[in-house]
Amino acid sequence: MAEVKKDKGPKLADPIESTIDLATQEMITRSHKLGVETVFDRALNMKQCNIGLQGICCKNCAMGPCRLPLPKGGIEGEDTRKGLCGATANTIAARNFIRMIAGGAAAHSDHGRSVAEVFMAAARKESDAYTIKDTEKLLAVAPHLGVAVTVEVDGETLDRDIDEIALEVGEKALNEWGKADGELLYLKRAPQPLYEKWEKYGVKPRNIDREIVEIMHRTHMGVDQDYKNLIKQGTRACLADGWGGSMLATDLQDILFGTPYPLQSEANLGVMKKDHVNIIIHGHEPVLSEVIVAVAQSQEMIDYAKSKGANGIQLGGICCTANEMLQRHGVPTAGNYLQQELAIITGACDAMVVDIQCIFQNLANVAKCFHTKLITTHPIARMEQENVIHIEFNEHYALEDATRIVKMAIDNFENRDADVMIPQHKSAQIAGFGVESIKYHLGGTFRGTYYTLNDNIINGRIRGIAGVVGCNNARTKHNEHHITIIKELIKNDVIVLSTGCSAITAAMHGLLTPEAAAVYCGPGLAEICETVGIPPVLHLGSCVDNSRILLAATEVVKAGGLGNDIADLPAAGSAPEWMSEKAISIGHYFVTSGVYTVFGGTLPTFGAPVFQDYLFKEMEKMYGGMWDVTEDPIEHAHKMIAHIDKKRKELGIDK
Ligand code: MSK
Repeated sequence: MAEVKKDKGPKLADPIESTIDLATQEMITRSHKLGVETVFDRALNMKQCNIGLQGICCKNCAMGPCRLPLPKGGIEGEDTRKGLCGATANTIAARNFIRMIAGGAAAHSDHGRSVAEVFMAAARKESDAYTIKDTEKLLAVAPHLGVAVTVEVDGETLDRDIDEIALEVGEKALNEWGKADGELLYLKRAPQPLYEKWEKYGVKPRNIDREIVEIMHRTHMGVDQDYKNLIKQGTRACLADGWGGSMLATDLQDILFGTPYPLQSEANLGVMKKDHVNIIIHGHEPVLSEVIVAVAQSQEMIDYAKSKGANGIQLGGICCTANEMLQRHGVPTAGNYLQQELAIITGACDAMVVDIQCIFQNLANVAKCFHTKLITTHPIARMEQENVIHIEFNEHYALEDATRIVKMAIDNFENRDADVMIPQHKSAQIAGFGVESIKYHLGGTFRGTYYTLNDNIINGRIRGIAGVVGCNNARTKHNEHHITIIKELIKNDVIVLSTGCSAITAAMHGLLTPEAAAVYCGPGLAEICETVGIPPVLHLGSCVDNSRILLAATEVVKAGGLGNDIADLPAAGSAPEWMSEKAISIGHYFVTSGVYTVFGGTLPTFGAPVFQDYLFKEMEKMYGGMWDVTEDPIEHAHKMIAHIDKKRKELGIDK
């Protein structure tokens, strides 16, 4: 990224070179005027280690770190690189890669576990703040966990009591993290041929925690030294994430808080309001923020805000807590991952409430320069800086906790400095899609009418399906690759399913409206979007909701006409600006569920070409999906389109 020229001190990021988003450009400029450093500046001043970047630095014991740089011009002849213990580049890269999977799977799955615990509190009626809201979803999910929804009495089939079902669903779900034998129950939701592949290659997860722990054991010094065997365990753990922890998180959240259906909202920093108390919620777990939304919308709190001179309370979200609040309540999205510091730099953020994951520690340093109360809420995610307030969330006292937080934000309104600058940029968005609503909007089924997804893929109006997901990365121009890739896909009649910060990015740039179809889509996709009134990019929620993409793909397979397995579909996955370990876990469960998946930028496999080849080529022979990577966003989109066309040809539906 280019820098702003100045005489001395750390370099400053050039706003126009840093992002394609106008609101972000304005706030970077303001940060420089106020002398507040952001991630965009730090990315200029902190050099990346090329060896670590390529995945070939081993720091798993104190004889190292052992660094195995790739010779200029690549490996000629035998690859003799090795660490002190003899570990090869392939072993080191595979160990590092699956440790990333362990980190990502642990994050998603621990999130799921927290939700399951709150679910149990609701099922036991131990909390005023939570009830089982979506009984229809409860009844749909129960059989997948082996919970009966009916009971036979004297030869008659009767509905079981909902409370009883909820309790048993909660118990069965919690058991998935640590059961002593068997396999994950949700694996059977996959198409049968995929399930058989997992069985054939011995990668069916036994329970969620065990697969993550086993990665830490196998990658300890002196244990597993075969990159194929290491990645096999990576596969088990990522499947425990996608078809386990993440899928359970999504299902239990839907049952507790309601299954999302499309609704209208807005996105970007311009959703903040100068004359309102602004509360920004940031992170991933919706269990506290659900209650904050309810409390902030109560008349009592609105009146209290007015008594302090504000015109109301404006909630806004960042990262995936934003997506959770958006998809169920229409709470507007204030920004994506790289905009978290900027929300405070507006000077109008009265409280930022954070839970877990993707939270910059530097938020505390930025908050120190303004009146913002920065509130951590989770026992596993605290900050060391003194200006951070910790209000630990307890599901049994959720209403009291949320009320305390909202009041604190309102009381802080009068401490605002006169220098407030909220960038006047925001876009309308339609969000809240899921398997249920995709089906509903496209003809009530996946196959058999003029509107259905399968029929329109078969007749070619829709060329294929792309899942475009994941983060921003300060090493890539903010938002540029997401938008370039998505626009290229929809221009070529590929419908996009999106989650996480990618979906936020699409919203900020106006791609989540039905009107975007006429402007950006090819004629086939435009016709469908205009006929049924959907955007060409469907927002499916947060990072754990990538499980919705797995289930949507499964429904498409089961509806017929497009092969027998996810790997047969004209579909591809993408993470244009990835940065987190969670992205690696998601990428690998996409691949091992049969999806060709392209990452933008770089992968920590470049330094171990044999291991990389295994991921990029051999995986396809086993699961039908494989990894790929490119720095060029147009090439990225066309790699996906070429794969979609290859699958259309194999299905005999190429035009
Ligand atoms: S929040 S993991 S930056 S998508 Fe889920 Fe965004 Fe990536 Fe965090």
